Amino acid sequence: MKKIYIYKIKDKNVGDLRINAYICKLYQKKHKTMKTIVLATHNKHKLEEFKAMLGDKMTLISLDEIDLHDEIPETGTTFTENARQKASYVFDKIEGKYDVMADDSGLEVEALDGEPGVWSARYAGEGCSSQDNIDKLLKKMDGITKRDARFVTVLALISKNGIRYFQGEVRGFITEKMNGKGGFGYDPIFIPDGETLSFGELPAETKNKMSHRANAIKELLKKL
Ligand code: ITT
Repeated sequence: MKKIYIYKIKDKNVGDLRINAYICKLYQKKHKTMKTIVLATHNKHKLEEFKAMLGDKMTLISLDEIDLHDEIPETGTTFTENARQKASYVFDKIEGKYDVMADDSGLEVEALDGEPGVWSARYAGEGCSSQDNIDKLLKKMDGITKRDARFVTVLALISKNGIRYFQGEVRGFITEKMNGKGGFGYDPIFIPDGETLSFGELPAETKNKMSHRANAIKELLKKL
């Protein structure tokens, strides 16, 4: 979406052309001072969510935009290790030209001792779909009444000065069947605390204000 910035021009008695040039300069200045980072994800939904959450606070460059299509290694056993691995892989590839942010996220179900956790993306096996993961989880939870769960995100932000981590979570519970078609991953079976609808049914704006990813971004913006 094209963004329009409006600047106040005080005491300027100049012709149209010069005003346009002046506005252009201000626009460029604003964009130069805005932090630009590469987002190390191949997940288009995550990219959209980050863009919506950050608005004009940061400029995000996607991996497609820098033509990086490698499969990024993700072999850690914690969210932090995986987030670091993804961020530093891309940072090395682009030779530190930009700061890089990566997110590793997942769903932890209390009654299943934190499963699927770091294996959320591949819960039903390598190359499985979100539907396969949901089917496996609902089957495992058949008959379980205690359905508390949380989504967790660890963000890794790497720059020439080193790496920093920011964490966010959202608590809720797992439904017995799928609800809604919005969002991605496990969204249709997760109802956040305080809501009656799943992330698959709630508007994207609502999810983007309260999600694990939103809470991690709030931490990052507080500390940057
Ligand atoms: P990248 O590694 O390329 O960022 P990914 O989808 O593999 O993309 P993760 O390794 O962080 O991302 O895996 C997280 C999985 O957890 C993801 O595939 C979903 O199944 C689930 N997940 C994470 N965030 C979610 C969210 O906001 N809503 C629903 N499911 C989510």
